[in-house]
Amino acid sequence: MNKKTNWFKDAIIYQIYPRSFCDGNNDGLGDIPGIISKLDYLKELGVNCVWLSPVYDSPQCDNGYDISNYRDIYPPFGTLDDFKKMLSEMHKRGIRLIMDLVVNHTSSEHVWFKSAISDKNSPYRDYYIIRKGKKNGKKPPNNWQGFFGEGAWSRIGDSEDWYLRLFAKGQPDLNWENPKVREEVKDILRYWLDMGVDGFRCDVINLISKKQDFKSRFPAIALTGKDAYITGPRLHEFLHELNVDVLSHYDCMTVGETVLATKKENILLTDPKREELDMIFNFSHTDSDNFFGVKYFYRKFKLTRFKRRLNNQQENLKGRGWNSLFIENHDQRRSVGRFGSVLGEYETQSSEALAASYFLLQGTPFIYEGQEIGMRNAEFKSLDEIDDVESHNIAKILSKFPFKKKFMNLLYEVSRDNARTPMLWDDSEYAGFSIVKPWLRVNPSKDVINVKNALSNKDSLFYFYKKLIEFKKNNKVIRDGEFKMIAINNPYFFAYERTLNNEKVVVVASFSKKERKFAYSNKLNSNDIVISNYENHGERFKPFEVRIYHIK
Ligand code: ISL
Repeated sequence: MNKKTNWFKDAIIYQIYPRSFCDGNNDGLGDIPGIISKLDYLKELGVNCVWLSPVYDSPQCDNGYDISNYRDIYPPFGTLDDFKKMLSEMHKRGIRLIMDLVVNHTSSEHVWFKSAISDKNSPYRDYYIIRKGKKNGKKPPNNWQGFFGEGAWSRIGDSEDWYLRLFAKGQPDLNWENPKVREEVKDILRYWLDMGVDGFRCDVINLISKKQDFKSRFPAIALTGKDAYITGPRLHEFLHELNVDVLSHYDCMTVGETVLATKKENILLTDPKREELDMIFNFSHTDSDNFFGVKYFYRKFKLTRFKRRLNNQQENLKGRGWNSLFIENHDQRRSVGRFGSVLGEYETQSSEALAASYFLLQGTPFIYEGQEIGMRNAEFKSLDEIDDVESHNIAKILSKFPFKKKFMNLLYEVSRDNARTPMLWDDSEYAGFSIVKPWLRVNPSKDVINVKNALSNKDSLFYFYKKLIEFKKNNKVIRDGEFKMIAINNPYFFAYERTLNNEKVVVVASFSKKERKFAYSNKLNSNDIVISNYENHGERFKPFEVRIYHIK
């Protein structure tokens, strides 16, 4: 019998990046005891689920997205006992836990991979995608490109053979064609689910099936070969198999990170009847300020494009699948000063306008650590301040280009490490994250932007998020109501309705520094406003004013 209920539809999920959240043992790196010490803070915010980025044992070439042991914890983060304690402390507080499941690839330090490359007859050889290179093994088997700016193959020593790795060299892709690999993955799922974990965020899950031709693609442009490895031919079959054999036996949920998936694929992946995933992350709106989904191809932000993309996501899954709602994660730069919000004057109000714009759409909202206090980008000034493997790979490529300086400045602005600086708990030297120098620099804004200040100011962004969370929890119209975008071509306002029978919620957020009228709101009664970031509501909206009307 299928044991899955739909609790994910009521979830409000907070993402923790363990390295950067709280350092419990003062070694400069966040850890599980640190997380435990902050659970009351999450309870105060009101979230009821945590997505934990990887804490498994790992050599950390990509901060844990390279797993060397799926059944243990990276020692600097703590022990399995610490993990179990964290899980039970979360459950005591009504907070569920979803783990990051990274099974498109393992670490090159995983015993499977070590055996696979050291012995051609190893039973683990076929766990990976290993092919003979061209030109007597001196050149890669084809011209595919990976996600971190490099070719997708690495040579095994000085042999003729190469292994596929769509990310860093230390992240060999698993061969999902091999049924033994799929059984291993199922066992890993069961291991954590039996321990009481509530579900998984499935890393780059739409890359697990690859077209088996392994031929070069022409013309060779960004992400060459992507037609072979993005939403490959057996993806749906593999996901269905995991669901039927494991997931459906537990009351758990899944959210898939699906990179560059099409509208049609997104429907197939989330259609409950097909039993694949509960939801997916669609990046079309976070990519609205770049070309081709590549953040280095920067494009000026336009509110109307952002609205259209979110509207497309909502319309696409209407009555068919479930959306995930987010504006930040550990791979994205911070949303402050992005997506129409501004730094400096009106910083808080504009972050509130952005928060209201995404949080009450149809779907399950996510908050990334620090987003709720308006943490800003890191303002990196040199590559030495950056740790991320992706940024370093790109920097290597950029060093060969003219205009290097201009490109490097862009790299500092979009580097994933902008989201990974230590959480700002207070204004002490290391921001209450640690008492020793952290692994990544502390954001210089810590004197003003920190949790302590946020909690002591009733008008802070934190309390605005808290209100949105409370409102969503208490009103089924936000979960079940029909979505409709209002005035989609208006360049200054983000507005939408959610309707359930005779009940209606209308969200109107101004994205203008000037006072402006919004014709639609003339029809509404200001007595129905339940959440706002200003006290008095005139005919004109004040800069970045939000009004949420609840009409019953
Ligand atoms: O961050 C990106 C580009 O800057 C994305 O292309 C990202 O690599 C992609 O969304 C996949 O991300 C996930 O898998 C990666 C890991 O590095 C990311 O942190 C993770 O979110 C490989 O496991």
